[in-house]
Order: sequence, then structure tokens, then C-alpha cells
Amino acid sequence: MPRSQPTFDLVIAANRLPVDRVVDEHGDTSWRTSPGGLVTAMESVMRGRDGAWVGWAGEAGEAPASFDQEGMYLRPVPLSEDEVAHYYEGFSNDTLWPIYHDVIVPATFHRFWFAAYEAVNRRFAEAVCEVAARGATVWVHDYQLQLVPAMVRELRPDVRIGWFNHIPFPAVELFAQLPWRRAILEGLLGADYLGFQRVADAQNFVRACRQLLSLPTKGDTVSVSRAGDARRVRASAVPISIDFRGLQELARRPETVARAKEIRESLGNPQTLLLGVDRLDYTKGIGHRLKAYGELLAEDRVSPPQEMFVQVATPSRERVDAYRELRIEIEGEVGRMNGEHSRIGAPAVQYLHHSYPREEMAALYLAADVLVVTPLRDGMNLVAKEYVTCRYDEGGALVLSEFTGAFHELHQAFVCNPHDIEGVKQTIMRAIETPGREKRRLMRAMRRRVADHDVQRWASRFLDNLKHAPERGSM
Ligand code: GDG
Repeated sequence: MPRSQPTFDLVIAANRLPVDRVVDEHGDTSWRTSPGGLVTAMESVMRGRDGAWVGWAGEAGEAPASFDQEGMYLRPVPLSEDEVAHYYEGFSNDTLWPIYHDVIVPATFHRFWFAAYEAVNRRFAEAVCEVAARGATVWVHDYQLQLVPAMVRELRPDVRIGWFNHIPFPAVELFAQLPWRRAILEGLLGADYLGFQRVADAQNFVRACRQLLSLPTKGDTVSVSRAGDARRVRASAVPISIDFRGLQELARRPETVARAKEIRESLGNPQTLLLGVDRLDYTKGIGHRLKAYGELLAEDRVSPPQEMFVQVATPSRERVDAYRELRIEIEGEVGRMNGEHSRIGAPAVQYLHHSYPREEMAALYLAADVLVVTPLRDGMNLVAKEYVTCRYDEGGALVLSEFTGAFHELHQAFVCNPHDIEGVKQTIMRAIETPGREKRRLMRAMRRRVADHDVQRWASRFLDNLKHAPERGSM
């Protein structure tokens, strides 16, 4: 007899489940919770309530059966190899990602990619409905699942639906390029509440509904009326954050402090250690940063071993052409810079194309005098917030692009426009040369901001906004 399907009051839907499969030396597999802010935030909101998470387990083919992990019910959604290529690498990462990041690289459009996106979104919606209890709260995440809200509403008008966008929402002129713009807006309007990183993102969404769907809008709400279903959908900013207390605790551990010291020693105890940490993504402005630093090296304003630059570029989306090309370009540039400016034992740029454990990331943040964050467009940029969190010693300086969501919160950063190479050079030099006392004052203020606005607060704000979203028929 099959057991009846358990149902839950809170259902999260995100492209990935928050677990990775691990295989031990005997070939036995188990699941390890992937560390990350989203999981921490969800743990905090799920405490004391029944929660389920619907998502892909990360490997193409059949999905494992649903299972419990650390108090959460995980419901894997299967994706075939073709779906990984078309829904995920194709439509999500080669169509939507460039459009939503101001077309830094051209977007690719394929009708069969969208067909896969639709099919996979439907599968997610069905899985959500299967595990959602009557009247449940459903929280859908990110650009991969924009059709899910309307699909869930269709199947389950009893549940309350929220969606949060981790990346920017583009200006209507760019969004309008999408041949499937109507389907996407209608998909999102299935939600009761839509959360964005910045006020401008929410406004872009509302404007798109007005201009492309001719829907009435007022302030931050869009009015939808469809066959007797009249509703208002609210779109507003709820900037994401990180687990301040958890990460700070990690940074304070004696092992982390010792490792930070060791990192500095292994680099010859430079006067200034500059650090970049990014997924290897064209949105992150790694090339612009290297160009600026290369010119500072050429002008002898910085030189190894006094100044050392470490760039961690975490491997990302390696099967998408634009990412392959980016890797070739960045590695060519690093090679050139090292050829011209390195000394024996003191490279101009230490480039690391690796992924590191959290402990090592915390030690790197603690070791770095200047963190350089120069995206051309970024929803938030958690790396900036992680850096200030780790600096319990109030040391360090943050160079931050004005095109990140974090710029709207971390007002005491050394701000730059990454397109203005001369400006980036000056900002880096200011971050190096500003006296320590002044930098400590700036760091203290940024730390206060992140401590007060941590990921737990973000999650409860989102759920609160969802709970208080306009009721149906409240036109
Ligand atoms: C999207 C949006 C938004 C990186 N390398 C390693 C590692 N990381 C961790 C960082 C940080 C996370 O990955 C990256 O987060 P970001 O916010 O910087 O950027 P995206 O990956 O593009 O994230 C972004 C975010 O969603 C959340 O809403 O802020 O705008 O694009 O946490 O620490 N972690 C470990 N090893 C690595 O090598 N352990």
C-alpha cells in the first residue's frame, strides 16, 4: 500500500535542492546540506513549522525519492539531460541571465529552449501542489521558475504564493526583447507578492506590466483581472542578506585566524593584500578589475611583493559558450599581467580557478586588506556582505561597484563605476591609502548594517509581506 503523501504549511521551490550527493569510500551515497545563506534563512523560518523544499538534485536522469534532511522534507524534481541543456543552461543561463543583466553579452533565443523551460516549470508546479497543505504558503525562488506562480495558482487557488528574484529585473526596453515576455509576466502575476533586490527592480517589473500588458498599476501594485478573478499583486524590494552571526562565529575561530595569518605569510606578508572572489561570470567585471590593476602595476603605483592581488574565480556554467570564452579571456589577461609584472616568488596576480570550503573563504576575507567587488550588474553581491561580516576586527576596506544591490546598503564602501577604469584605479588607491582609523570607522558602520539586516530578517520580512499582500477581490 503506498503511504499517503505528506503535506506541508511552507513549501520552498528553487532550481536546486539545498543538498549535494556525497559518495563515501564504500560507494554508499548520502546527502550533505550545502552551506549557504538561503538554507540558513529557510532553516530559521521553518523552525517550528512543517516545511518542504522542491528542487533539482543536481544530476540529470531519474530523481531520487523524496527524503527528510535536517528537519526539512526534500522533494527532488527530475531533469533529463536535454532539459538540463535547454531549460537550465539554455533558457535560464543563456537567454534570461544576459537579458536580466543588461545584455553584457548578447542573449540567445531558441523556441525549443522556452518549450523546455515551460515543461520544467510545470513539473515544479505540480510537485509544489503535491506537497502543499491546504492554505499553505509557497515561496518560489528566482529566474528559473518564473512560470511557476501562475501554474500553481491554476492548480491550487487555496495557497498563498510569493516569488523572490535573486538577480536584477531589467528595464522594460531590454525585457521587451524577450519573445516570451508576456508569458513570463503572466507567470509572475500568478503570485500574491513579488520580492526584488532593489526598488528599481520592482519598479521595472511594474512598468513592464503597464507597458507590455496594458495592466493598471498604482504605486507598487499591479491589478489583474481574469475571468472573475480580480486581484492586486504587490512588487517591492526586500534585499537579501547573509547569516551574520554564523559567519562571524566562523571568522572568529582560532583556526580561521591562524589560517588567515598563514595565507599572508605564504604571500610574503605583503603591505596590502587585495582580493577578488567571484563566480567566473561576465557580470562580475573581473576583466575590468584586472585592466585597472594592470595599469596600476604598469605605472608602478602598486608592485609585488608589497602589494599582492589574489583572484578566486569559482568555476561556473562551463558548458555555456559565453562562460568558456570568458575563461579564455580572463586567463589570457592574467597570463599577460604575470608575464609583465611578476617577480620571482611574487606573482602580480595569484589566480585560483577553484572552489573552496567556507572555512578557507572566511580566512581569505580575514587576510585581505582590500576586497575588490566590481560587477557590471549584480542583484546583490553577497561576497561584499560576507567580507564585512568576517571583519570582526574592523580591519579591511571594501571597493564596491555602484551596479550591485549591495551598493544601496553599504554606503561606507569605496564606490566605483567599473566602466570607468581611471576611476577604478583611483578608488583602489584610495582604499589602500586611507588611514586605518578612518577605514575602521567605515567598516564598523557597514558591519552594523549587515548585523541588523541579516538573512533571517530578510526571510521574515519576505514572508510578512506575503502574508499581508492584498487579498483577492480587494480591487
Ligand atoms: C546570485 C546573484 C545575489 C563563491 N565562491 C566560493 C563560494 N562562493 C559563494 C560566496 C557567496 C556566493 O557564492 C556568491 O554569491 P553572490 O551574491 O556574490 O553571487 P551569485 O552567485 O551570482 O548569486 C547575486 C545572490 O544570488 C543571492 O541572492 O546576491 O546578485 O547573482 O556566498 O561566498 N563559497 C565557497 N567556496 C567558493 O569557492 N564555499
